[in-house]
Amino acid sequence: MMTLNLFEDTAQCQARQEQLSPGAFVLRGFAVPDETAIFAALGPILSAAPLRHLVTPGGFRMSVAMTNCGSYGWVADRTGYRYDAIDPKSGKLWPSMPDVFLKLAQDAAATAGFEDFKPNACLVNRYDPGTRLSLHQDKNERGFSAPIVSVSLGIPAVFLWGALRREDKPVRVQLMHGDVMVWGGPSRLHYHGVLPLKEGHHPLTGTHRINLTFRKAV
Ligand code: MD3
Ligand code: FE
Repeated sequence: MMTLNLFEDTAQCQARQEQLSPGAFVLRGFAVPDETAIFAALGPILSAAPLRHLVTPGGFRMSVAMTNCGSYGWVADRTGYRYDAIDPKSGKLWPSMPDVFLKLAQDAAATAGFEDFKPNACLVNRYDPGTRLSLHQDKNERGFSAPIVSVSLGIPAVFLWGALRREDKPVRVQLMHGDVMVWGGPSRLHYHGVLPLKEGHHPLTGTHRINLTFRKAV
């Protein structure tokens, strides 16, 4: 009986891990066991470093509301995009990265085959209905050998998974509460984005989607 249960667990677990392309993995529901601890840790971060709509160097207000925790935070202003140890809004260091965030990111990376992931930046993105993120590459990090780990929370979104060229038609991937993705190796510089968020409700986030992305910024 025990053997049978173990076999079923393994089979189910494998069905919940998908590879989008070499180095890009979706771990379905991977963050669900930590959801309570994640939201408990998020509250103080949002109090110390409130979500805000950044203005791009081109002068466009981003529809995603953002903040950061960890040693570095991703910021945009009229001078460009960069990682900065200081929150420009408060003039203080970003809130530190909670243990539950760090452990989750490291666990997910290791599950996808990236051992020793040491993220020092966590970007927090909040999507309201209608919020989108146009196709882009993440290339403000100092190197691309470390993977990026992303955690989706709250109402579902359609993620666009592109290629190395912006012109190549992206694949659509539905991301649900608790889904974790890992991007490394050959997929690290692929274009990606998020379609405008549909209305919805989730008990932990209300009408929002929250996305955490863990990076080795520097
Ligand atoms: C693929 N965020 O913050 S997470 C971003 O859902 C960003 O908020 C989206 O793209 C979001 O930069 C997508 C998935 C993701 C994050 C980083 C990646 C996919 C990635 C880096 C390289 C390739
Ligand atoms: Fe991105």
